[in-house]
Amino acid sequence: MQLVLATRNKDKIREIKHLLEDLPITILIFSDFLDFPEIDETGETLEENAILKAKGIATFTGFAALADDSGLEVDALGGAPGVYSSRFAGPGCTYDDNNRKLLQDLQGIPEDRRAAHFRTVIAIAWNAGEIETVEGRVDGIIKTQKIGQSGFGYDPVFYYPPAKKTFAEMSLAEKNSLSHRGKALMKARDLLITHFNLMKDSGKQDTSI
Ligand code: ITT
Repeated sequence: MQLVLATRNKDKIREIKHLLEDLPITILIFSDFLDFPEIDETGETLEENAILKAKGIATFTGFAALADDSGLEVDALGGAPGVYSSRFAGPGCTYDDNNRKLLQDLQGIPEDRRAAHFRTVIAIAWNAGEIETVEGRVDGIIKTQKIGQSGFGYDPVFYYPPAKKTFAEMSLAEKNSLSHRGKALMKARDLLITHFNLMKDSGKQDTSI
């Protein structure tokens, strides 16, 4: 049983692998393939882009492929950056550039109007034609400055009130236990367990029949 992660984002790969590592599935990543293609994210929604990526990589590799499309949606910015989260500050921008632009765009806006949420849509293409999607969401607040060193992307500015810290102040395990990606991945695990006929509790293959 093999599953390819349809992403080149090493930070996402780390989080996804952490939540799937106990399943008896071989996880393959972009560096396991020659000429792993770059799939253009031409969709207008996270779901469309997740499907494009999963389908493209399943077609290229011949293996089942799991794609994650995620975005930060900020209420005061009408849901931006949303589907454009990775290129918010322009082509070729870094995580830091994006955070700087976000903090600038929200300058002067008080904390009670800085609500935001992360959303992740995960698409699994079992083959080029058969695709399932699941979703996860987490609500928080955008801080006025970066806090914390862990995580990636917008994590240093995304404050999670129940834990009284930003995502960048959390360990990988803590973030995965409550994040948008963690929630979507728990649903994706169930799809994998059913599809590959794995036993739910032990993570071992069911050979009873
Ligand atoms: P792939 O398309 O190759 O998977 P990507 O980085 O382009 O990688 P997305 O299109 O899903 O991925 O872009 C989402 C962007 O949103 C990402 O680059 C980060 O800046 C941000 N992001 C996604 N998940 C995040 C998380 O858990 N914490 C903080 N920021 C996140």
